[in-house]
Amino acid sequence: MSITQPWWKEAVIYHIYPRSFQDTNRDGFGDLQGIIKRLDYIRDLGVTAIWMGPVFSSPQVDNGYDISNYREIDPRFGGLEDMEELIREADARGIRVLLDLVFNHSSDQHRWFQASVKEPEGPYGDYYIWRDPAPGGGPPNNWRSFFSVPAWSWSEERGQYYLHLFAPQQPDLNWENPRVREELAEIANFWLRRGVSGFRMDVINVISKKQGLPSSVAGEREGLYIDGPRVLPYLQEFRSRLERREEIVLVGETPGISPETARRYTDPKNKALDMVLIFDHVTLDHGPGGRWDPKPLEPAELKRVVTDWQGALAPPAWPSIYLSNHDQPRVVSRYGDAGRYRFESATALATAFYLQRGTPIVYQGDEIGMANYPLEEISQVVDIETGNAYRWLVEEGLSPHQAFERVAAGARDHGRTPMQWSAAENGGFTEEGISPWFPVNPDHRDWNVENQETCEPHASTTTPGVNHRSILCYFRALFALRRREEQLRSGSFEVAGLEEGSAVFAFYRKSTSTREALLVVANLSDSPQRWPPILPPGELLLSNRAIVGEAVLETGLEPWHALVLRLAQ
Ligand code: ISL
Ligand code: CA
Repeated sequence: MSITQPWWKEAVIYHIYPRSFQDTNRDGFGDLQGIIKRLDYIRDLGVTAIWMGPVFSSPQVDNGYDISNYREIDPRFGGLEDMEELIREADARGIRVLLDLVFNHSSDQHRWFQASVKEPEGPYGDYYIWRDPAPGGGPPNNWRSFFSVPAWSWSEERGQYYLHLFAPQQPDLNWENPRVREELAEIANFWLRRGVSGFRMDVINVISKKQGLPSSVAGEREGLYIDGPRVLPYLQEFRSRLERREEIVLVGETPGISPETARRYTDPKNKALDMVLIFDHVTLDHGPGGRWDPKPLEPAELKRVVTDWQGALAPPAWPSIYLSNHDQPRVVSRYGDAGRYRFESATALATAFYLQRGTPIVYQGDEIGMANYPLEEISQVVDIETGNAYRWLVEEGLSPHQAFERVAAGARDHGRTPMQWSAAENGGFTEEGISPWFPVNPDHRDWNVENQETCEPHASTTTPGVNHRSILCYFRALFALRRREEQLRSGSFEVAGLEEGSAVFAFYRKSTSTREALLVVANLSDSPQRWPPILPPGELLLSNRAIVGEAVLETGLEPWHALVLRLAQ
């Protein structure tokens, strides 16, 4: 008996970074027709919804997260008719479309901001956060942006400072203004009327700033502009204004969020968000100085954080599960082994994460083991956040070489290289002879869709669906298993044998209606692990290593070995 739950709890979401997915008009830039062209590939992965990064009109200062018109498609990606065709073609394949709404800030080229600068007393004068200089002159407070620059910029024309928690070209919208809130809800309805099934909402937990905008005393941001006082009421009002609000999904991106705040924003009784994108597992390799002061990552820490959050978002909450995205390094480079054990580590991490309780969000390219780009110098970096961090580190006194070393591992460019469709010159992302907006990773000759597409089971394994070296085949088998096994979609999550320090991550998924239990086990290290001395008897449903007979199960787990067992009753 399968539990009926909303479509977005059953879903597997595929996160597309449109500018790097597929170019079809030879400009070296991904476009909507490129996504349409690849919908069969997306469907065959076992995906039932796509989340696309922003494709609205934008000067592209922050790769589209600086929007100058929320109702227009940026000509680089196509037009409104291409978006309507994409929604239709996706729907024909049982795939829903989620758009990325960037509502904390607009572009400084948006007509609202242009009017706000020119006519402080006009209808848009209060659409942004303007303040006079502090009494002694200078910015109104000491806030710093997420992009390593002060959070205030001076407008000579208006004679005031305006707030931007990101780049100066991304002025924060003033959510205190009821007309701003009405306009934003209307934009969402414009897209809902065109058939989208929901939204990923960019940095939605920074839309409420503490009254009076007081300076930060000890560098804290929480309460000042992270999870400020009116985020929840603003979200409740926003959702109450949405058409089709019962059938859509709202996924909030919430940097720095705490478990209790995540529960509050997603509690079904609060009618605000349905899921949040958390950050504690993607900050584990941040040293004392944060993202640009990296430190090694411990698998046991990864297990602990993930287990804590599964507990924090136990029913009635519902987790989202992601391993990387366009802001993060590639998962196989960051948590796995992009060298010797690329197949094993990419598939072990996918097993250990995407079979947890929650909705899996797969970032484009992770399904074929795409890895970090071999950056050698800062001139290769395109990303504004990474470039600003480099310049700030040099201003702080680091040598250019030291500053580059600090930003190279965490550069956001790693997750933005073009999708690797084939071994051809530009990886099949764009035609040979065309210069893509960012170079294709040279490893595309070995790691691409084309050489992973054949999925006959490997002769030497009795394991279903595993064709060695094809991460793509394994992902397909993994999501097919999730679709087949009700416990993986709606069952409980219980950690199994979480010895501190062990690199083995194991958990049960138990049906809430029958007594059936699945056991998921993954060795998140490159050394053999014994856990436990012998695995319990059960039916092997999936494994990323050839299993001949039961031998391997008695000697423990090979490096990066992952498997799923249906336990005997
Ligand atoms: O991860 C981060 C915190 O260090 C940042 O890379 C990122 O800016 C933050 O997660 C918020 O990300 C979102 O908003 C930004 C945009 O640059 C990111 O691409 C987007 O995902 C501003 O719109
Ligand atoms: Ca193009």
